[in-house]
Amino acid sequence: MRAWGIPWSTNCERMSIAAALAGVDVDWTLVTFDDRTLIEEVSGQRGVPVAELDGKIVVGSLQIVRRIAPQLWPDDPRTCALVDTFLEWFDRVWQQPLGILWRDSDDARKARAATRLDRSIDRFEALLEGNYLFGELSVADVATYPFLKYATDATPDDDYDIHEIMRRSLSVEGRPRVAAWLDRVAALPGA
Ligand SMILES: N[C@@H](CCC(=O)N[C@@H](CS)C(=O)NCC(=O)O)C(=O)O
Repeated sequence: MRAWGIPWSTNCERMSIAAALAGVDVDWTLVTFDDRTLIEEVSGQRGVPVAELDGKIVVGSLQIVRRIAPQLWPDDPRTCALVDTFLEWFDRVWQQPLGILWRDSDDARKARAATRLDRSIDRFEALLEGNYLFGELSVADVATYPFLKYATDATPDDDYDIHEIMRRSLSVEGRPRVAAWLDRVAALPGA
C-alpha cells in the first residue's frame, strides 16, 4: 500500500501499527512538517496520513485503519459501539486542550487545558482493568497510544512543539496501569 506522511506523526503511527498487525506492507513517502505541497497534490488537503487503497486516495487515519484492519473493531456490537464512542471522544474532545496549549495565549485557559489533559489519564487508568482499554487489543489502543506515549517518550529527534506539549502535560505518575499499557503497546509491531 502506498502512503504519505510526515516523521513522528501520531496519526501516521496509528496507521503503521494497524498495517503491521494486519500484515499490510506500507510504502511510505515522507514529507516535512512544513511543506505539504505533495500531500495537497495527492489528496487535496494537508493532513496526514494519506493512503492509496484500491486505486483511491483515502485520508483520515481511522478511515484508513478501518479499511486495512477492520478486525481491530470488536465483534460484540455493544463493545464496538463503546469503542467508536470512545474514538469520537478522543479525537473531538480529548485533543481539544492540546490545541489550546499549542495556540492560545491566555494563561488561565492554558492552565485549565493542562489540568483537563492530566485528569484524562485517570480515565485511561480506570479503563485498563485488563491488558487493553476495551478487553482485547482494539483500535482504541492503536488510536490513542501514539498520543499517550508522550507521557514517557523521549525520542531525541522528535522535537515538534505539539509533542513537547504532550510530554509536559501527560504523566504516568500514580497511573501504573497506563505505564504498563504503554510498554505493552510499544512492543507491538509498527509501534
Ligand atoms: N483526523 C485526521 C487528522 C490528521 C492530522 O491532523 N494529522 C497531523 C499530523 S499527526 C497533520 O497533518 N497536521 C497538520 C495539518 O493538518 O495541517 C486523521 O486522523 O488522520
